[in-house]
Amino acid sequence: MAYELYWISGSPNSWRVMLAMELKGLAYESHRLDPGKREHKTPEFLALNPRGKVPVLRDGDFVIFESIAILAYLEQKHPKPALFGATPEEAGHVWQRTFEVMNYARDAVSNGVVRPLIRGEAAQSSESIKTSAVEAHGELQWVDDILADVPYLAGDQFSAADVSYMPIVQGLIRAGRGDDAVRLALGFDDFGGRYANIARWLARSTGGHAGL
Ligand SMILES: N[C@@H](CCC(=O)N[C@@H](CS)C(=O)NCC(=O)O)C(=O)O
Repeated sequence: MAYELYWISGSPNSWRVMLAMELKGLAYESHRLDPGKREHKTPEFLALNPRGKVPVLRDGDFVIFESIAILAYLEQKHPKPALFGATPEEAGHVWQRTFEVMNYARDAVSNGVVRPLIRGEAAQSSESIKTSAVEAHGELQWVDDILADVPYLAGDQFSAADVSYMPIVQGLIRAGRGDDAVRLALGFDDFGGRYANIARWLARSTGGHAGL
């Protein structure tokens, strides 16, 4: 088996790469690291990624990290099904949406809301979580409005932009239903009711297995 993937359970960045590999039908040897044992900070792992972060993909002697870079690498090696469009215009649009997702939606949703909630920081960080939640709702509305007009984030085809967004929104759906999120009245518990176009996109993209 050529590919080896290093990942941590619950890591949305790892899940992004797993989704792409699944879509492209690529097998890999799985290396699940235990963050509790700091397996992502061992000298052996830091030799692969000096930042000590997952995902990391190894392809023989070639090692690559950063989830979106891994997607781009896999696309070059396995162009079908295409995740970065077929024409220059499509590729540009997919990259634009992917960067929008990673630079804006991820910051507000994953970093500002999901991460502190799953780390159990609701009590000490309630004000910053509430502030981020307002921003996150703005980013969700942006996606919901896009999906009112087209089936996928970059248009008619499922693309890297969708792969990039899915772990972000799934993390929010899970954390947003939790007791802490409900107690802080963050407004994510009726996700499907509030963001119906995103809910439909999730159902469309996952064959109805999105868990909404
Ligand atoms: N920009 C990187 C982010 C990687 C990242 O932050 N990974 C997290 C897991 S989702 C991690 O390894 N955290 C462990 C740590 O920072 O110690 C990517 O897209 O791959």
